[in-house]
Amino acid sequence: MSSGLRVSYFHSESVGGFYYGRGHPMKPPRLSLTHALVKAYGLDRQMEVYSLRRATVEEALLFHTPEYVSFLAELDGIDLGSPPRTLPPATGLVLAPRDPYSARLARCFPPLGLPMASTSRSPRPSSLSHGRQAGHGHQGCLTPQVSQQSAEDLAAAKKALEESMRRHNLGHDDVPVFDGVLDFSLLSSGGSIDGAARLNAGVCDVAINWSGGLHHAKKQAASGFCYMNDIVLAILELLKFNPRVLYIDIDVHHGDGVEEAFYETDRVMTVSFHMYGEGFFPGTGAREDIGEGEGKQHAINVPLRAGIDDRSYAYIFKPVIAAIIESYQPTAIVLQCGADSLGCDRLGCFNLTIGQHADCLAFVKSFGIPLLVLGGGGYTVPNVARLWTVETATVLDVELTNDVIPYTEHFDLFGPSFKLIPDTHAGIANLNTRTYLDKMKSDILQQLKTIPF
Ligand code: VJV
Ligand code: CA
Ligand code: ZN
Repeated sequence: MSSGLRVSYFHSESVGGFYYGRGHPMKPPRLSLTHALVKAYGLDRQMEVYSLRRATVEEALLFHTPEYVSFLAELDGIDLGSPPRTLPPATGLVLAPRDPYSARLARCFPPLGLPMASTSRSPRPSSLSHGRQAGHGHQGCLTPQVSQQSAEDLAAAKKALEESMRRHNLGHDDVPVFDGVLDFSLLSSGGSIDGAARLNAGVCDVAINWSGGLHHAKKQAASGFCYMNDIVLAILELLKFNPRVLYIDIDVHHGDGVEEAFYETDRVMTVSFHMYGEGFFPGTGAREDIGEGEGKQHAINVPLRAGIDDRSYAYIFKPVIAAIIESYQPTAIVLQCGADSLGCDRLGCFNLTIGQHADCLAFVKSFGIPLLVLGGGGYTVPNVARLWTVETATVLDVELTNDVIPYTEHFDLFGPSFKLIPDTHAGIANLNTRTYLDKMKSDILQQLKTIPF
């Protein structure tokens, strides 16, 4: 039987259809796998399941700059110049071409001298109006003079596009411009904002959005597979009704985008546990980074070394979180549950089991404070689905036995064990000594003592 907690859960099948490009470690289909497993265990019947709503552009602009959002829209072929306030409904599978950036560039800037079949309006009415079907519409028989002029125009436009891509950190390996990138980001953000709104309204105790947790996105730039910071937008929503919000991040990477957004306020305390050192992305999150101005002492960083196991993680996580909740007295908590802190993750270097990861969630939940639970990283796809299913059950207080998982259309991907909780023990040494963890714990408890509450 479940706990009687009221749980709101956000998912739409369309998020699983986005594609970052060939070989990219971020694989949105993990969200479809997760939902299929959640349903196969019957967990969907014990909570309220909502479709993801796209955040509106206005909502996105509460954190991101208009220039950045417009540029994302431009790349996605969406005209914000004559805007529907919300975008049309999600369309299911959205597949990117193999190399979307060059494909797009090729459409915008066809090789000189080769006329391009164009459906575009020409000339471009505004910087926002070109997109998938855009192009400068080479006309077949131009005089040499006009040709020269249009070559110069094209070169200038190409330079401007490249400059914008650089400014917004877009288009390289980590953050490719894939088809539907804005759509994907708005869906992820809409789920997190709506989860926050339901908590604000007091109509649920816990809200879950596994499509959220994209903690690296900055005000005007993409970073580390993240384009729009759904977490910041959700926290801004929570701040409408909550005097103090606690953000906890157990993704293996530092939650830099969220920390940066609230670095100078005492209304949000950010806490990130992450791998730090050896050039590990993003390279921020040193113990010494504690916030500034009004926010001084309200950023807490727990930089860890590779190979941390269950015992060491619980040893630092539980007392630190208990002390933070005791002293900060948050009225809402957001927990980013990145699955890349599990052992055997394709990108991570920690050694947590599914059981310990879920215990962190259970521990946070045990304080009985309104809780928004979000996804994040996670690059060994079947383990992401396993973890987030177990965590959905944890929220519902449903115990799942470690048997072969129920059949879903994705069953084959869960081999060779086909168990719910396989061995995720990675053969890497735990470089977090007891002395290191003790020093960190006492530093953090010291930091908490300096905060005037
Ligand atoms: O370490 C980095 C930056 C580089 C430049 C880009 N190359 C590909 C990798 C090194 C310095 N980026 C990290 C970003 C991690 C983002 C994590 C996001 C989250 O989990 O915290 C939240 C959702 C990184 N690590 C590994 C890769 N990038 C990586 C990117 C690829 C790739 C292989 C590895 C992109 C494309 C392809 N392969 C084909
Ligand atoms: Ca983290
Ligand atoms: Zn991560």
